[in-house]
Amino acid sequence: MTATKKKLVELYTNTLRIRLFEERVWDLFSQNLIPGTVHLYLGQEAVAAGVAGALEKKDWVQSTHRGHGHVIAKGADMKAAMAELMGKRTGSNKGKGGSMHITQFSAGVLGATGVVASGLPIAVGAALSAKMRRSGEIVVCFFGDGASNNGTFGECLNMSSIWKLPVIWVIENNLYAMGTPIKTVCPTTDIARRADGYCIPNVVVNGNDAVEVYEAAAEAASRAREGNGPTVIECKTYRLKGHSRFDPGKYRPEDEVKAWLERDAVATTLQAVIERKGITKLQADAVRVDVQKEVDEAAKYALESPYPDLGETFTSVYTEVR
Ligand SMILES: Cc1ncc(C[n+]2csc(CCOP(=O)(O)OP(=O)(O)O)c2C)c(N)n1
Ligand SMILES: [Mg+2]
Repeated sequence: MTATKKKLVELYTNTLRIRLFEERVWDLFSQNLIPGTVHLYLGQEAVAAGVAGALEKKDWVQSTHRGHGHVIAKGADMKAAMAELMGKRTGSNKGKGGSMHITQFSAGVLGATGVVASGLPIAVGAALSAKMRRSGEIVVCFFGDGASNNGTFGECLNMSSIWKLPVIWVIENNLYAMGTPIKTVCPTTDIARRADGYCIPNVVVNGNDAVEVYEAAAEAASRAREGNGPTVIECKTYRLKGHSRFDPGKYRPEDEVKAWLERDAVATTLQAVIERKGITKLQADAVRVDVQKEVDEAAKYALESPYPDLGETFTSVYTEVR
């Protein structure tokens, strides 16, 4: 599916929005303004931007422990996302979710989770629900190369295939699960090939090019919406930093890091958008100014927001059963 000019601008803008958001999170974390830890999406921005570009507002996204980018790409409010990371009352989860449980249900985010591969069964349930309700909604489940070695991967791909569920399985293959290189734990370089065993159409794309990701996601979205079941999209990408904010990532060979820096997601996506005449260099500069302003305002809003009161400790933690 070819991207329109408007879509091309959106793909670049969202890739950059995630990049500048995450760079600010890095800074704020360094100043001790964000508690716990954060698993930054730096380097993988084009995956979320490309996939979300193929979705509608009513569709759903299931995220991971590396979820900031997924939430922002799906259209969540950036101010509420930033406030959530700081544990503020104005956060999307009233400051009680933080980085690893950042969610904006109203934007179509089912949730983020610190339990690796636990999002896959949730996506199966959501897709089954969408199908039974004939809602026309589709579900995207993001997960990493490491998660693809968990048992839920096989179980969930199998169920989604036999039930022809409207789900897109997006593998973000950033080559590492914490410090474990994928090549030491997986016998194939293309994880997507495993989908053949479940009779699921699958494709491998450059995860650092939001346009390429979008084209694959748009095809998968049509397949799901037409009742033809799931697709597996493997996005080859690389995280720019260590696993979490506490990991300097020293286990990665210098030449490998250098090679991936040359394929940087923001630069690659911009190049792809310029080549398709979606944007000029000058327009791209203007986009950067706007995005920088949006991130500045989100950080200001979050910094100035209050923390929850002690009396709110147990509110909004469980939902009420009627
Ligand atoms: C069930 C489970 N096992 C182990 C962990 C510890 N852990 C946290 S992130 C992670 C690596 C996940 O790798 P991958 O799925 O490739 O995602 P990435 O961090 O590369 O985005 C591990 C093993 C966990 N959180 N949950
Ligand atoms: Mg990984």
